[in-house]
Amino acid sequence: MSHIDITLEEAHEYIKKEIEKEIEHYRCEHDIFFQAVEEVLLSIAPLYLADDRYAKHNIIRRLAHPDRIIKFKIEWLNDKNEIRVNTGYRVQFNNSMGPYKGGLRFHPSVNEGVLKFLGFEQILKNALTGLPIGGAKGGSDFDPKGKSDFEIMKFCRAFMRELHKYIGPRMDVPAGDIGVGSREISYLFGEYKKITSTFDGILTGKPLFSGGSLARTEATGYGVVYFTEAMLEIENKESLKGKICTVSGAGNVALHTIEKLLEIGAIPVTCTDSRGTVYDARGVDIAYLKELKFNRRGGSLEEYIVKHPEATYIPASEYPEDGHAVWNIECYAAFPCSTQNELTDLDAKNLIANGCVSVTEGANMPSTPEAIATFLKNKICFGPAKAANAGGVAVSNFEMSQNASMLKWSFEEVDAKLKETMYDICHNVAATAKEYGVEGNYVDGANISAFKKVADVMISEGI
Ligand code: NDP
Ligand code: 2IT
Repeated sequence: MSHIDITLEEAHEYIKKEIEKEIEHYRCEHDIFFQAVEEVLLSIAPLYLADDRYAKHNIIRRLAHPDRIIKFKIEWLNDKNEIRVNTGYRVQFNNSMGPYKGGLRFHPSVNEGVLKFLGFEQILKNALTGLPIGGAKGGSDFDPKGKSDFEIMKFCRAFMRELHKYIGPRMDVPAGDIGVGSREISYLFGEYKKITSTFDGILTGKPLFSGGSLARTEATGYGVVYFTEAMLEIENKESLKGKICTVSGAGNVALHTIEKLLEIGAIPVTCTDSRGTVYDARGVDIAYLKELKFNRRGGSLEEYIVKHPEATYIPASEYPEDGHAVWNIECYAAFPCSTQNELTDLDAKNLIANGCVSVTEGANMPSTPEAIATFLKNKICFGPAKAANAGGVAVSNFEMSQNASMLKWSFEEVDAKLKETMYDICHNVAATAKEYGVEGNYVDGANISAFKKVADVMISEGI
């Protein structure tokens, strides 16, 4: 029998550390979920006053309670043949409007609370699209950073060995989110096919050769810009053409927001990742950014200034905790596109002081409640995430339609439908806000409109 050459105290130390890690696993962070629920429920008060059915049918409690939370263990082998353990989740929140639908997030910060917040937002976002999709979210605390392609494959395939039991083209259709792009979706799809011998549209965001839709990769970012143009038009503000824009993030949503801004003649001057911010006053070099962040996975934005010495790189560590460099730059419009609570009240005040007139959320819940209150008080055009970033899931629905009909739509066809969907969402949200006496408030307009759609189905179906 082999033994490890350490003292009893060292063994105790090791065991204690392992137990501590396990406790961390189970310590759920529900604050973020209640932040999302509170924002929505407080803003639908005008609807509660107008119609007593919502209280009578106990809709608030019923909507804030997920249908089910599936939690599972993922065991996989790293490249050194060491066994690794992660936790996987699928929060199937509400299928009133259609099959459960929503992305998968792979990030060390993932826990039940984060996925409940994202699943709850997804119900309402999906309802706003006017398409037949319910709300869900899933993922794992797995950290893709620093993992080899082979390790990503082994993890994804182990994840699907559990997840496949709970999904189906008419039941639950996951997609990507932070840390999950078309490479991960492809590995997940491969395992599903191997286990079930079926080629079903059980995931969206698939590569084209596996039944993916053209324009799905671009959809969220492009949709964010279409939504902003519609909002500025409704609010009689100047369009984005020729205007300085600031964008955070350097992933799928941020890069395609930047790409569309450049295409319509705006000047996006920033991008960020978890380590720092790039500021390039001439407009960021999107081709190089894509090369750095998409093709060479894990590349750092620090490299950007090696190619573009006239640009500036500001490490995240150089900025105070409650503020971010990217939101302290003069701009006409701002686009937070990285993660939740990335834009604080101090950031909101800095943006306003620097002349910003419009903020559109590409990420899910990137602005803190205090920041949103500051934007609304100062009459900033504010496009909330559940309306503004719905383009991704809308095109996911188009992918499901193509899969079900065994047809392929052209890029132009999908893009045109995406643009129409974003304009429709924006006009519907603006009209709802007006109808309920909060004209110009897109937060309340989106929450009321979405809540009403889902709640009315729940009431009509009974319990
Ligand atoms: P990606 O994984 O492609 O990119 C995420 C980006 O955000 C990276 O630049 C990453 O930096 C940065 N980031 C992530 N977490 C943090 C953090 N804790 N602190 C600082 N920076 C962070 O994800 P997506 O672009 O797909 O997603 C971005 C946001 O958009 C998320 O909120 C997601 O929920 C939302 N969203 C995504 C949709 C989609 O279709 N993909 C649809 C609708 C919303 P680094 O590279 O250093 O990790
Ligand atoms: O937050 C989101 O809307 C997504 N991550 C996309 C979900 C989807 O099913 O396409």
